[in-house]
Amino acid sequence: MLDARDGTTSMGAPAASPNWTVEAAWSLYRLPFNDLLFKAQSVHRQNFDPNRVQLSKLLNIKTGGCPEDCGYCSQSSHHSTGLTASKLMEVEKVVAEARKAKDGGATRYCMGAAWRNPKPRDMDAIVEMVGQVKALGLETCMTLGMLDREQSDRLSAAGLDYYNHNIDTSARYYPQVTSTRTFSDRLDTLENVRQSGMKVCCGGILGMGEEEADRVDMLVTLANLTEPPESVPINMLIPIAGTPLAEAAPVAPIEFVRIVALARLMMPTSYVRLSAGRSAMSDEMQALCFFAGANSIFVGDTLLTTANPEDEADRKLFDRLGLQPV
Ligand code: SAM
Ligand code: DTB
Ligand code: SF4
Repeated sequence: MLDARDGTTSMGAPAASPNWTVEAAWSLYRLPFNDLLFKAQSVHRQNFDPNRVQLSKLLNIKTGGCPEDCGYCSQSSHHSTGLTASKLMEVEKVVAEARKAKDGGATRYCMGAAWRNPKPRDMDAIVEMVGQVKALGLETCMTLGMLDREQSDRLSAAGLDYYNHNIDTSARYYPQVTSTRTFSDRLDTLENVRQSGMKVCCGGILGMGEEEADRVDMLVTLANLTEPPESVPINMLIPIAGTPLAEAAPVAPIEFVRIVALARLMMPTSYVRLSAGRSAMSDEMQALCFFAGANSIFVGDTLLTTANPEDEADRKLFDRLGLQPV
């Protein structure tokens, strides 16, 4: 039986494709912390092995010089962050890096470019990268900015498994963060990716000065997409000197864990990725996130332009928590 209050069944399991209301999401978010985590862990166990975590590796295939003005980003040409812009990396170099990532235990390889959108002249090299990385036996993911339908069709035909395109925050707060595109531009690309048959990786950033309500609203938008994203990255802002958000107040760890738990409850079969910001988290905070239902991380000592925990630190953390890679 559906419990209208929180969008779950009387057995505690989420209803199939619930149409989430903000009120239902809030009533879960505001539960006593222990109740929220118990619920999230219970739903997690119904859908996943609770002791396995998927490992993804990121590579910045085109650094900096981006025309967009995202307030959090080191790679925007609107901010003076001291980053040196580069051209698109050569295919051979990308494939060599992917091979190393595979040897290191990653199962998904995510290639990112600091673009508003790919230019027609870039598409051949991008398609080649997808084919060669996939041939190594890795799942492929790209994040290249906005895509039109022709581009998403082409990437899908090349064998791209996932496309990452974050909504980052609520529709209400989005204009405070980026002014060079709109929230609905983001949704349009997500729709193109879906229509082309690729899996969607879409989440956001906490700690950009948004309110708790914006974080909950962001999850409501994600969970109510025609199909929820298969992968939901939850990033904690890495403050970058020279960006408008350099001095943003850090997110309270308990609030961060609550959002991870809510993502797990609202999108029970999606991978929830504990993404950027792990270097600034204690082992205990990461452990709480895994308990709340996070089951994917980025491995390797760099994300796109910032530091991530060293492999050795992650190995020790996994050992202490009894976690295994997927
Ligand atoms: N240009 C493409 C785009 O914006 O979709 C792809 C790259 S962009 C860097 C990918 C995502 O990284 C952003 O949507 C944001 O969620 C995340 N990100 C970027 N800078 C970050 C930061 N300083 N802290 C946390 N997450 C960040
Ligand atoms: C996502 O949600 N987080 C990743 C990935 N998708 C592309 C990016 C994190 C970037 C962190 C800041 C940096 O290294 O520049
Ligand atoms: Fe460009 Fe993406 Fe950074 Fe925005 S987040 S400035 S689109 S690289």
